[in-house]
Amino acid sequence: MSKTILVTGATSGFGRSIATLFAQNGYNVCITGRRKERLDQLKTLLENEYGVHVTTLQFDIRQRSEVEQAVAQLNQQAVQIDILVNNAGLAAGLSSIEEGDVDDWETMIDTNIKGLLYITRQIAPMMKEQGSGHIINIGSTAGKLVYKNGNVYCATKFAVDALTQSMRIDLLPYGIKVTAINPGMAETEFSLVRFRGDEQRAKNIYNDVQPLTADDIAGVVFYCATLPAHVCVNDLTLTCLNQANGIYTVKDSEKAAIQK
Ligand code: NDP
Ligand code: 8X3
Repeated sequence: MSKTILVTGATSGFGRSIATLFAQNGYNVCITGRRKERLDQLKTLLENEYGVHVTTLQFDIRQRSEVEQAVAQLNQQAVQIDILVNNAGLAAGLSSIEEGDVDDWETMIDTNIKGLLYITRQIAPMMKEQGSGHIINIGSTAGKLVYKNGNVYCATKFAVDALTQSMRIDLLPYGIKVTAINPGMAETEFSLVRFRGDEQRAKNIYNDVQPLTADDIAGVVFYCATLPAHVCVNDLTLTCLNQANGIYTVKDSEKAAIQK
């Protein structure tokens, strides 16, 4: 029987690539996000291309009741989730702490921490009942080292790191794997969202470097999810070759100058 993966935040970036790669490999997928047209388009594409079953769940992950109602729909349809990828998330703004926008802080905390908790609280009992499952949390290099003006975004990703470690301990007796994948800079809609649609500012982040792509992240998620049953990657950090970590980046032009 085909396995089913639930990917939060599948309307863009990593989530869309992860859903696509698993569908290509015969998994049924359950995709979530707020943008319904994008969910519907991806469902049609994946079902037509790969002949898998795609369930769409449109909800705002910050709204606990919406998350609960969406998972209730899965229960009614007796959909069993084998893999949960907690991917939905965002950065909003990049400001020094005394100038930060409190609404932005709340958006990041509500999405990246509370949203992840709401959906995990609904899916983990299903996995416990099944006696198997895999929860893959998308953290960040920002959850390993803080950077200037990253304050609240970094804090949310440090929280994802702590929650990953903690839920792995809690779920160990039930045969549920828990993995954190921590990417460095990757070109998606992430910076466009962070800088409120300022395309030039978003583009500048990736100028003169070759960032990770969403497909790179999907490949790593797929690797972790398809290891032998007794093997669990606990924590995996990946960066492009311009980055050593979240605070040390070398542009291609700087590399060329250093190599001279
Ligand atoms: P994108 O902006 O391309 O995708 C973000 C996804 O999250 C979208 O599908 C969006 O769906 C969803 N999302 C955001 N807010 C909500 C919400 N309130 N309710 C439901 N879904 C929501 O960014 P990425 O693919 O780059 O980011 C994915 C994850 O990876 C995030 O957790 C991010 O922090 C993390 N990350 C990103 C890195 C990067 O450099 N790109 C590096 C390291 C980690 P919709 O808008 O339709 O609701
Ligand atoms: C996203 C990567 O470096 O913008 O988590 O924080 S970074």
